[in-house]
Amino acid sequence: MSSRMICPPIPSSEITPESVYLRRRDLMRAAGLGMSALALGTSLPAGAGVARKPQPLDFIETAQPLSATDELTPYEHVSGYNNFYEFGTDKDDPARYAAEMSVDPWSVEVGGLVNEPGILHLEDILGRFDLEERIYRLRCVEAWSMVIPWVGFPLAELLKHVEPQSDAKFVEFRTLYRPEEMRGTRSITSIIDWPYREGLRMDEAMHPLTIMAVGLYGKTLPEQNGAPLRLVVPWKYGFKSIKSIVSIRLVDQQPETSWQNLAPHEYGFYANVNPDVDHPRWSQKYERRLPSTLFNPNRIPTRKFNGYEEQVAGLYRGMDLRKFY
Ligand SMILES: Nc1nc2c(c(=O)[nH]1)N[C@H]1C(S)=C(S)[C@@H](COP(=O)(O)O)O[C@H]1N2
Ligand SMILES: [Mo]
Repeated sequence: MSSRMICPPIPSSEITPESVYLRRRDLMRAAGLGMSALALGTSLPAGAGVARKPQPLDFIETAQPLSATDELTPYEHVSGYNNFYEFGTDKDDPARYAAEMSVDPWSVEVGGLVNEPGILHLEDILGRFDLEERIYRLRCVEAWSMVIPWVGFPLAELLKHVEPQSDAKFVEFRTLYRPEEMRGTRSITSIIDWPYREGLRMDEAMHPLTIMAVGLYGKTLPEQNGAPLRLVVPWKYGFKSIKSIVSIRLVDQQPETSWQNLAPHEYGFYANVNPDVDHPRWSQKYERRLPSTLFNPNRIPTRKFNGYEEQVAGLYRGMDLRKFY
């Protein structure tokens, strides 16, 4: 098991060779991927659409101060073992079918209690929120866990850009809902009330560890990981990190979320990683760090707030974390 300390910048010698350093125009090209990229795609297992190859992103490889030093999870596990129920409930369904979702063009509606509501096009987002020196190596955990080198920017920057009003207390996020491209939403076994919805309290949303990710391993996000734009909230269970976002609204009431609607006693609004509070159907004391096999499950103890206690515990001071799970 590797060290799980959070340390200041990682020397560039440690940065994965998969990461690449490229100029801004390459980013813009990546953002504007069209039919040509589709034509270049490799084919997927039977029945699947055509995968676009993740494109290089323009950013400088400097790890952020909050980056983890744990060993990174290999790309094939990050992109091959996913939850994205819009494409099915098996862990390999997203890798098979998420490329059926078209992510170009893409825009995000930002509204609610803000002074500057509007529709942000992906190209504008990528151009405005500088990706220089923006690589975040973060742990994410559920029953399994990974360490992923995300490329992105703090959500706080996007929110400041639209000028939240003082009565904005929460942020509500929604995923694209396009049944013709999302076979999981058409399935009779589909259990979620689409579109997938998540929420954060305003102070959580403004925390520097709350990231809007646009890439991983130096390239645009694979569809199965939530292309082209997803949330990453590393101290919370995986389901809070909503994928393929099309709407961000600032509101004054705690928003409903898809998992809470489904099973309120199992999935709380806060969903902070907490080994002391079991899920009603399983213990949350341990996680399987991928890669994990039958003979080498790589089971490790889960840490409070997923190891980000020092950074985020202050957000919950005075709150009963068993009640607000
Ligand atoms: N839109 C959407 N976002 C989603 C999900 C989903 O089903 N739909 N699953 C969540 C869950 S349960 C997890 S564990 C993480 C998985 O992210 P990853 O596949 O990038 O590891 O995505 C979260 N975001
Ligand atoms: Mo999850």
